[in-house]
Amino acid sequence: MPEAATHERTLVLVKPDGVRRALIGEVIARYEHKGLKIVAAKMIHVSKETAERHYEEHKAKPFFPELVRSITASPVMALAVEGRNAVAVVRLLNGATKPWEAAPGTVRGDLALAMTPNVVHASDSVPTAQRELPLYFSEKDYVSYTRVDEDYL
Ligand code: 3AN
Repeated sequence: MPEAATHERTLVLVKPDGVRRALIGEVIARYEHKGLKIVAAKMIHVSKETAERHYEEHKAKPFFPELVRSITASPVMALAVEGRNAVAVVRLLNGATKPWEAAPGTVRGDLALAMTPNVVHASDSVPTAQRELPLYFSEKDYVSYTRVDEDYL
């Protein structure tokens, strides 16, 4: 978590398993209730090319083909989420990568048990968010508005 609060934008994907289990609302509500703002949202079927670019850091890993197969299996809900320390806060709300180690109260802690699929993806740093967001959104996709509770957040 950064020392001081910084306003950040991060990418979340409710993955195919999350969409097919009808968990989109459940996941989005957690970010909204925390005080984060949804500034773009899109239901899309991720192409193999986009999946391979998204997960390029894992290209050499044995689980890479399964990762690409899993994220392209059916539609995802892509979200751009904004707010104070949004990158770290979303990761905290999503829970540990290994869902069996994820704390109760987190998305993976409450809703997942397997490594893949595990309901959600979120960028792991600000530079990663800056690289991943354009894979799913163009500048015209982002909206600007004020939450009614913004003064308190
Ligand atoms: P996170 O999704 O928490 O950012 P990453 O970026 O380390 O975690 O991994 C991306 C995805 O790759 C994980 N969500 C999981 O589906 C898969 N993965 C990561 N490490 C492994 C592993 N050791 N074995 C199988 N799948 C893995």
